[in-house]
Amino acid sequence: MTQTLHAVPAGDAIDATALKADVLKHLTFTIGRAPEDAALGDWRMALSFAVRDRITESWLASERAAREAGAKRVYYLSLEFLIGRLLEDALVNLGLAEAAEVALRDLGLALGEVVADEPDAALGNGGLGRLAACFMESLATIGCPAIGYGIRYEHGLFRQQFEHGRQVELPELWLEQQHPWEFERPGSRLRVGFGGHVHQVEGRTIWHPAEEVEAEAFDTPIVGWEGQWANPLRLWSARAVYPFDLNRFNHGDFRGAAEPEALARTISRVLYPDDTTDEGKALRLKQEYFFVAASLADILCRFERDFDDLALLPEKVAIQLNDTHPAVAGPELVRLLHDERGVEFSRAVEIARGCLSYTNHTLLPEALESWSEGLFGHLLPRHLEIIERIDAEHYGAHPDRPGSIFEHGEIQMGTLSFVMAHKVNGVSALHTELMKETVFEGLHQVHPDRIVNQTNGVTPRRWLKSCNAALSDLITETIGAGWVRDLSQLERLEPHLGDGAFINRYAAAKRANKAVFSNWLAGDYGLKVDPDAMFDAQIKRIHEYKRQHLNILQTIAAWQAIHDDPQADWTPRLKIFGGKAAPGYHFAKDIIRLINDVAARLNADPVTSKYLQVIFLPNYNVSLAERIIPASDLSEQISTAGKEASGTGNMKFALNGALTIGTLDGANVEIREQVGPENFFLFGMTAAEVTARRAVPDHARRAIEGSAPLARALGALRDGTFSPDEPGRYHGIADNIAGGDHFLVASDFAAYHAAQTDVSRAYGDRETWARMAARNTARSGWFSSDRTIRGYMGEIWGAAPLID
Ligand code: 7GP
Repeated sequence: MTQTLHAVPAGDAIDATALKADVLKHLTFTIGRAPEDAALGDWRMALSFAVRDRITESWLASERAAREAGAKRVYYLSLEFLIGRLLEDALVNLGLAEAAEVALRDLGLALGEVVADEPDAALGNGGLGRLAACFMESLATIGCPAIGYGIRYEHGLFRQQFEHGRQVELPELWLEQQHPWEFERPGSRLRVGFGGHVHQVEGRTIWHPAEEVEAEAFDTPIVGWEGQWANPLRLWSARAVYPFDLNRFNHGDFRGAAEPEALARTISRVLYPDDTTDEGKALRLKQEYFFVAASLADILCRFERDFDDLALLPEKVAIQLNDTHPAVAGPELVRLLHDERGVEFSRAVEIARGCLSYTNHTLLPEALESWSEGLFGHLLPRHLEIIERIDAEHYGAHPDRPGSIFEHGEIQMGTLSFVMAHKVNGVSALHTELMKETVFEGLHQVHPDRIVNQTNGVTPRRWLKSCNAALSDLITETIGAGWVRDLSQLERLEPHLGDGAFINRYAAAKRANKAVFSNWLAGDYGLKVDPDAMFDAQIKRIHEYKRQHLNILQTIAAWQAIHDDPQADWTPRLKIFGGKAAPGYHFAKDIIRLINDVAARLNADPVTSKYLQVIFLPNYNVSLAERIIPASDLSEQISTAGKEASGTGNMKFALNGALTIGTLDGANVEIREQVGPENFFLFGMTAAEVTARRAVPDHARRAIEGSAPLARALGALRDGTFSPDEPGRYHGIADNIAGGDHFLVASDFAAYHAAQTDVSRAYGDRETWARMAARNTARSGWFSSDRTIRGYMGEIWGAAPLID
């Protein structure tokens, strides 16, 4: 033991000893297990509790400091928080990773195995939810007093399996084991009502809900870098007000007796697995109101504990709406101020607007939320009245009519959010400009100062420091450790990029990550790959606009080309795919099946498989991303221009030294500006060209006529090359591309194919490639979510950090 401790710095040795004692204490007294009987999961729990103790100290001190400073609080309302695993992140942020390794080794355990035992908390679908998780970490790192509010879903995003190449959805069971990070708050339960009627008493409006449920809070503290600050993520769980009907039970109606509880719990049972469309309408609206009502009641309660003047709200409270899912916060806050606290209506709207701001995450028309007045009024009768009055007053002030909240017989939640927010932001420069020109054109004219841009970012603690130890150690040795808190310091790598020795070490770090990844692939998937092949990854939700079908079509074309001339000097590539399709999105599911069918055929091809292999890794999630990104050479960001609001995976890849092949879409534009056009493989039409091209009749046919490789690849979809047992299986995809081709796969194919040829050629010169990759890392400092959060704090929230 002494020897092991001498291997690490003295501070870590002290930490390791204390941590080990705490792990044993929690194993005994919290878990109730003797060391000799403890399973891996018990040890993980014990370590998590020991770590949580340390976070909790920081959290309570942070809360005290914020209270004493009378600081402005930020409340981030989001239906999704895709936080993934928390243990490793917490250890890294507390500076306890080495100590934990030593402590566990002493106990006969490997930290890596303990950390990997934690289930991913998948309380989100994709980018929007992961952004919220990165924001929570950055808020804590910066020391901004904040609370994240959301729903504690019993089942997060479904688990994806492949059966004969097809996606099958299974329920996700992250809460099957105890979740060690959260504090249950049975003492702070709040009532949330639905339905019923509204009436007037002595000039005051009173809402009598027909139904009520209780919201119970669960707090998970999120700690920032170096443990200086922590904020809670407060997730609400639904339960019945009277959970058990004893009367019915005593009459032998056991099922009926349990019904109230089962019904109430439905609200927080599942995360909706739709990235971009709305289903399960009524329940979804209930979820939205449920978490908004509980959160606003909580926010006002906190405010009123410290202040007695409601006029101070905008000065002390900033509420961010993460897309329109929490949009009912506008009318709810007005209701709380006007109906329940007697603030005059227009003044209540003004105060609410002073607190609220809204982030838009997509321009896809099918993803813009709207609710039928009938359904909305049935569940939230008072809110419907309030929205009508807000709409009327907004019109009154702007008679040139920028667009009503009520359009096409539906309540437009984007318009409502815009009208009720003092700032509305897009998530990349391009997206923000497109917002002004498209969805919010009319509103932007009336409120030209309301729309601002806050380009997304990612936390460098998770997405470099902890997921890529090889690279982050090299960076720290080269420029010191300051980059972890201030990612702009990565630019200090710049002078080293001309140094061959540094570039060799940079390349060696990537090569080491690829070797680890290859071993894992061989072990878990039985796929043998050459770690010197180019690792080319597209990992994200499966969607036509993200164009995984463009990628696989080009892969087919490359395969056909290799067959034509197997002796040529081909650059070996491994194509990596990962991502889930919404269960009802059949076209996306067909794309998944196609990729799996192509993978089966290509990987078994004795002629080509040494040059080209394909793998679709099932059940893509945060932890899988942490594995894939550090090992990748090429990042596929190939959406139809104008469709991807920002992207954040694109930033993680660039930071970890993968070069991008991409369109001028979302934050790709800014990545290319930052890393330099010579370190980025650009192809395809711009957003404006896309719009023009769509208007050309027969655009797809023309594109196919102009590209022999495209015609041939489509031919392979039609003749059953990849589905000999069912030759017609991919006719739908081929017809779509050759027909309407809304996402312009055919029109961008030739440019993409050519860019891929450039990529292969460039990879042939390893030293130049490594230098380009290193330049991507050195110039990715802008994409830290710390920078993004500082932007929100300064330009939207008016909040200040409480640590230096
Ligand atoms: C995503 C966008 O598609 C992505 O481009 C962006 O990086 C991310 O948000 C974070 O801003 N949108 C969603 O995940 C989503 O669910 C529907 O949008 C509201």
